[in-house]
Parts: sequence; structure tokens; C-alpha cells
Amino acid sequence: MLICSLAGYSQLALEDFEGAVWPPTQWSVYNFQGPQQTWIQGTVANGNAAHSGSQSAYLNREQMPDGTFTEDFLVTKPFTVPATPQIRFWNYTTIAGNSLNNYKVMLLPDGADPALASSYILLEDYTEAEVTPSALTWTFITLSDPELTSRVGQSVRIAFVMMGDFGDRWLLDDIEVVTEC
Ligand SMILES: [Ca+2]
Ligand SMILES: [Ca+2]
Repeated sequence: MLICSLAGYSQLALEDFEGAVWPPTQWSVYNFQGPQQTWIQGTVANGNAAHSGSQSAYLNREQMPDGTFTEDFLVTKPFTVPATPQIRFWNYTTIAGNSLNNYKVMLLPDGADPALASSYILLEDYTEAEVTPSALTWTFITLSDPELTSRVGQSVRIAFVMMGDFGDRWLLDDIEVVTEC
């Protein structure tokens, strides 16, 4: 454990979305497709779930023209990739059964324009059953990826992306990037 704790470059500190500012400082929200809904602060007071405390990140579902899909990005602040990096997050969907959304974790390389969807590199593509086997239950996901590992010491950002057509709603909480021990 001692070796692990000393191995660190700085990492992405745990973001619990409990702050008053939305999005959290240096985080970004991009609404690339689907004009109505975007990532907002989820609050228990407004009927949204939270894994920690009383707030989370929340993206509602949106009706789209057939054959087209929403594309909403929640992007972390820049951080230096630590040794043996692992992305960790808790997530939650709200409707039982597969609502056919597509969920992605993507990487924004150092110096790339965060306002362009084409700047991001796909790390992992999840079906709804993979991210949340059960609706209305918080599920913990860990992701280690060679693309991220290849950038140890570089400043990057991570994007959480949902695509869908009136599928499910997605909530995220307690996101961090750490050295895997
Ligand atoms: Ca929280
Ligand atoms: Ca569902």
C-alpha cells in the first residue's frame, strides 16, 4: 500500500458533485446532439438519486427524430494520468429493462479542443446491461485501458457520453482516476 501511495503522479481526485457550482470547477458539459436535455446537477430534493450525499450528475432522456440520437458529454477537469491508471465511477439508470441507450467513456488528449466531439478517443463502449445490470440501483464500474495507460504523465480529460432516443436517464456520482493497487 505504501508503494502504491507513493507511486502517484497527481490523479483525478474524487468528484462527488456535492459542490454548489455546476458543472464542478474546470469540468465541462457539451450538448452535441439533442437540444432539449443536457447534463445537469442531480439533487435528491428534485427527485434524482445520489450515491454520495445529496447530489450527482444527471442526464434526462430526450425524444429524437427516428434514426438520430442524443450525444451529451460530461467532461472532467484536466488531470495528470497516474501510473497504472484506473477510472472509477458509480452509475445509475432509472427504467427497468434495456432502453437501448449507448454509454461511452472517452479520452480527450492533451491540447485537443474539448468543444469538438471529434477530439475524443473512445476508451469503452457499454450497453445499458453492462453499466447498470439493474435499474434504480447504483453500480460501480472500473475501467483500465491501454490508451489511457499510454498517456501516463500527460494531462488529459475523461468524457462520459450517453447516446439515445428517449431511452433511459443516466446518473453518475463519485468519479475518480487513481493508481490501481
Ligand atoms: Ca454525490
Ligand atoms: Ca433501462
